[in-house]
Amino acid sequence: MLNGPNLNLLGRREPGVYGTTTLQELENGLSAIAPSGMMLEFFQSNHEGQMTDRIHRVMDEPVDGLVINPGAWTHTSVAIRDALSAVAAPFVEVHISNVHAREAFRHHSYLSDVALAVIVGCGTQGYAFALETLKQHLKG
Ligand code: CA2
Repeated sequence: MLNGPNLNLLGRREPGVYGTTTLQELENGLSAIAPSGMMLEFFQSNHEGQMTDRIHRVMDEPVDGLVINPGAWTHTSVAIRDALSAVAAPFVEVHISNVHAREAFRHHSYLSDVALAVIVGCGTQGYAFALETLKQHLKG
């Protein structure tokens, strides 16, 4: 599970938009409810190059799929899109807030058309929905 810039602030700022759950609590909660047989690893970065490198490492790892909240890179980053396309592991794009009910610059995603699924506006529960979606897809 990958989280982009500023998501380390979850639960500590803007609770009206992003909720009160911290990133650590979110990660602990997901580990607890991960479908049986699914092993989770977590990575958050505020640095686009570090995130790009982390995605590239997936090519050399036994990773079946990714859940990513790319944060603001959703709306700006061809680099993150290209990295995700290159590794070819299915990924679910998650947004805690309903980006379509926010500023126009948040309405476009560089990732959605290459994502397996997109989950928007379900709060931090969206990450759990994303795991379930990946599980169903991988069982396929
Ligand atoms: O709704 C989402 O999950 C977003 O991906 C969050 C990004 C935003 O740029 C996207 O448009 C939508 C921002 C992440 C900032 O996270 C914070 C968390 C707590 C407090 C402040 C920022």
